[in-house]
Amino acid sequence: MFQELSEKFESVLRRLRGQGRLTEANISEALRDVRRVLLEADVNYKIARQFIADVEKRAVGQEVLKSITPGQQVIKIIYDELCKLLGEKEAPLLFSNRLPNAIMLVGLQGSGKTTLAGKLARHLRKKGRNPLLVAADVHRPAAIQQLQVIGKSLDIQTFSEEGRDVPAICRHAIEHARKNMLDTILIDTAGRLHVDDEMMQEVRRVKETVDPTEILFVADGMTGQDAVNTAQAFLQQLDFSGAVLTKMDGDARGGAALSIRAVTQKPIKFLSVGEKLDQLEPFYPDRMASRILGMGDVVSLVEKAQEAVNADQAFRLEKKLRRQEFDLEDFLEQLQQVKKMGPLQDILAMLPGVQNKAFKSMQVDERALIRVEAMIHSMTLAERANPSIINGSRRKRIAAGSGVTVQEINRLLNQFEMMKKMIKMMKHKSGGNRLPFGF
Ligand SMILES: Nc1nc2c(ncn2[C@@H]2O[C@H](COP(=O)(O)OP(=O)(O)OP(=O)(O)O)[C@@H](O)[C@H]2O)c(=O)[nH]1
Ligand SMILES: [Mg+2]
Repeated sequence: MFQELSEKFESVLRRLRGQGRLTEANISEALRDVRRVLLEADVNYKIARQFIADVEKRAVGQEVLKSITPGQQVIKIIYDELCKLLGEKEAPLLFSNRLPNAIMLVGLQGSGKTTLAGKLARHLRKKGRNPLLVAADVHRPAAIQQLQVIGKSLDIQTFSEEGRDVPAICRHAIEHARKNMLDTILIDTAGRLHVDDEMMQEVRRVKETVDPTEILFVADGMTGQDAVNTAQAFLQQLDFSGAVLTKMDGDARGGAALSIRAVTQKPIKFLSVGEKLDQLEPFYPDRMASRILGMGDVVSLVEKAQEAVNADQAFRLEKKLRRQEFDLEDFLEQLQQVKKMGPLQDILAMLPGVQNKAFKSMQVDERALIRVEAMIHSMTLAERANPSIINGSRRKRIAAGSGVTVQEINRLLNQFEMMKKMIKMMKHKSGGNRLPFGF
């Protein structure tokens, strides 16, 4: 996400950081570069101009010029202004006491509404709510079935009806939700190629019928400024309550994310980052700003790790580490947890400093993980518990069993020994404190 944008920012910021002394002239020059980076990312030009003016006003003040680390100060100002641009505070979904709450999803064709309906249903269930998916796209053939398939895969109910009277379908969905104690209905509306009257009328009628707690405008993040223009049209006609940017896993240049909030004054609530139903991230302006500036998103990473690491397992592991009983079986468990956190490339991208070119060219080989798993699976439990018994003939057997060479087995065992040593060292350094991610 935002890899290119972030790389460009990094090189501009690196130059700023390197300056021992800043003058008004070289601040202006750096800001011209920042402006160029924003425009190249397809940020709305008015927004870019205002952004630079705001940064400049603060950056050429006496405090910065006189400070010992002027470069850092300017970067901090850019970071602050970027947070402001992105909305400052996170904006969680709103709910009311009048059940069921209705959340409408609106947007152009193919922007990702139906997929998002599934993602939000899953997200809400995790938060303890009982969602109902409502198929309100009666125009595209197979749209209803698409939502039903998603519902089924999540084991979440989908409400649908024959006929084309969308407000009536929504009314019946509300009755159905009440009867079945479902507290949130997610209304998947039909998209059009362009903003047109018919679509707007239909969504306005749905709005009047269900009196939604949220109307989420779903924008394809890949479309840059187009998404922002569409957002404005929807805002005028419908007044939505928040935006969701989809397809942020692709090579979106970031322009939509950076402009939509400033143009519409409505918060971005989520980012959709893949086709799978668990690929949804709440939107945090501050974390996004640090990701864009190449400062990494350590908080999200830790949260992701916490979600994947079962607390019990982590505790057990920690005890083992303390007693230095960490064995290959535990190693395997750790590997599986890393895999649960998602593609390695995504995880790496959240680490500070990992946005740069050197890492970009570093291909993370997911298959290597699978090979290591296969090797450990080919070992007996005794071997996993005590790798020192793995002699030459055992190595040959394990290699044959997992379809790798003996050299690879050697490498794995060496790496494991090194890791054990490192863990020992980390333990000493951290004075027995909790180690990150259960290690
Ligand atoms: N890579 C990626 N693909 C996505 C994402 N969200 C949706 N898609 C894909 O985009 C395509 C369109 O998604 P839908 O959810 O059907 O879009 P829609 O807005 O409901 O489309 P209409 O009902 O035709 O208006 C599908 O192939 C999805 O798998 C995302 O965050 N990342
Ligand atoms: Mg759809």
